Amino acid sequence: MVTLEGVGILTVTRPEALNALNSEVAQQLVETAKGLDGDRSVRAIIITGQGSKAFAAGADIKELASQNYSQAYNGRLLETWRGLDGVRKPILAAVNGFALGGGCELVMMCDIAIASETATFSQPELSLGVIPGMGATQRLIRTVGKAKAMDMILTGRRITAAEAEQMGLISRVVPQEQLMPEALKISRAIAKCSAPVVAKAKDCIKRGLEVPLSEGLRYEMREFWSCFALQDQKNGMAAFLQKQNPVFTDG
Ligand code: CO8
Repeated sequence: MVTLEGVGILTVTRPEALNALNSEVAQQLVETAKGLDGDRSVRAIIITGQGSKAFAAGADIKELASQNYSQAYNGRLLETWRGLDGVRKPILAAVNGFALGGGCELVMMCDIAIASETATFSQPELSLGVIPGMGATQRLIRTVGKAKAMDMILTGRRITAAEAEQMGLISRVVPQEQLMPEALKISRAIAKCSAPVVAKAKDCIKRGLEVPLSEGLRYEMREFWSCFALQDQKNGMAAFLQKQNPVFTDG
């Protein structure tokens, strides 16, 4: 993990296994992300994979292969990943290559996802005799709709970065060499805003995925009103009126 101008960069580094996500990686990545969430000097988090071939080629099949039901159930197999859900700060996936199975699911756990032109995405779990276990059956349908979710999960078809952008799985595609500069540019733009306001926006959007529209709108209204309790609302609006750049204090 490195931090750069208020941005924490987490790099999955298992090149020998195309950055496959084993339990050690899961533990480290989730714990580090939680640590960064509590670090006031860090304002956004980027997750990427080492090299230009793989973001993450899925959960580690070598680790999963010998598991039985009792071990999976009692050991809460893959449940560690749910820890990312509690992170308030924005998490950006910079997808640098294969994002397969759990790799694609990790992309969907992030708040913003951008990819290099050569990145590819798929949910090949059915070919391994299992269903997705890190959220794809739930998050894909909410992200790209039923038709594409069924297509990806039931066929395991690999899709390109361009198609992933078109279907709304990711928001931007850039040349490989522009991936980290673009990810940092986005993160720095977020880092300039008030941290509690950024967290409120993220929270409202995520809430919208879970509740009916009327409840989501009420939730947003309350959170919007609550912004007026922050000094940062005063700072932001005063700066606009004085034609100056805002300085936020996270208060
Ligand atoms: N797990 C473990 N090792 C892997 C993985 C993986 N997911 N992917 C690649 N590797 C390893 C290979 O075994 C190989 O190691 P070795 O040299 O020791 O044989 C090394 O990485 C390099 O891989 P390849 O030689 O295969 O590289 P290629 O360029 O030929 O192929 C591919 C690249 C196409 C990405 C290929 O490696 C591949 O198909 N990988 C597997 C992709 C996959 O199926 N991912 C999904 C995994 S399952 C999952 O993520 C969710 C499981 C949910 C289960 C829920 C249970 C409760």
